[in-house]
Amino acid sequence: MIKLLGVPFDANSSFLRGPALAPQHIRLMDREGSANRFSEDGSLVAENETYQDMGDIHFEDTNPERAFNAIKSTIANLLKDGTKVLSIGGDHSVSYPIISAFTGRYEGLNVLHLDAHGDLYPSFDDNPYSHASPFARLLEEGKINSLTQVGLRSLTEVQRAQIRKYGTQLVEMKDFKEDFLKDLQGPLYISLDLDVLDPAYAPGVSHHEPGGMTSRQLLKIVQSIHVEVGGADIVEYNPVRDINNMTAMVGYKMMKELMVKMAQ
Ligand SMILES: [Mn+2]
Repeated sequence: MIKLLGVPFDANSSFLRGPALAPQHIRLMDREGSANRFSEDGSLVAENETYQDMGDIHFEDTNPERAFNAIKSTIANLLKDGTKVLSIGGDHSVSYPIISAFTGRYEGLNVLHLDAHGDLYPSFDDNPYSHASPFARLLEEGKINSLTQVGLRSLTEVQRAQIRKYGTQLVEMKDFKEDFLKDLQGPLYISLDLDVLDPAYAPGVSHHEPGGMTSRQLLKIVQSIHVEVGGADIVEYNPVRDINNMTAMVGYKMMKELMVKMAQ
């Protein structure tokens, strides 16, 4: 059974707080009765059938080093019995300790990063733990086999230099094609920043970056993946910016679709 984990941590956000509130809002979509519990391929995705809800990580304070240690050790513990973990909530900084734990479980882990942003800054606002830097940290560690970044539309020269330096795969939104799907390798980890979607489809994010993908394009990507998916996260959902839980519902739907893919 897949494990669901809430990661209510947003102290590394550079602009707005709010993603710490995400887990409870996404879980609410499962209970409020507006949507059913099926994925688009007809699979039931239900608590204690498909997944076990492990609750939220409890953070003593907002110290990033202590928080990252707590995240990494929690994920590593959950992965010990061979099950898969899907995390919801948090700013994107949490993906660094999460994926770092996954590299201890999966040899040659490949990462698919869906985002409007590169999150590749060596440091941002003098914060190396920033939500603008998780993939810089991962590439420096050299423990992932490949990084494929899709949907980006805000790259700066500093970030382009990082892409050249590490030789990552890049599918900018302005050039978007689905060809990258055939080159994905397993085992795959999927890090989904909901701001990869156009703000029209997901207003509940801290950074509104126009020109993004549609919900349908994102669903098609996830549904088309043909390699083993070992884990995933859904980050950067900011309930404070949401309208009528529209983005919470996107997060919930993506949670179901990702779980179905992880269960295959
Ligand atoms: Mn982003």
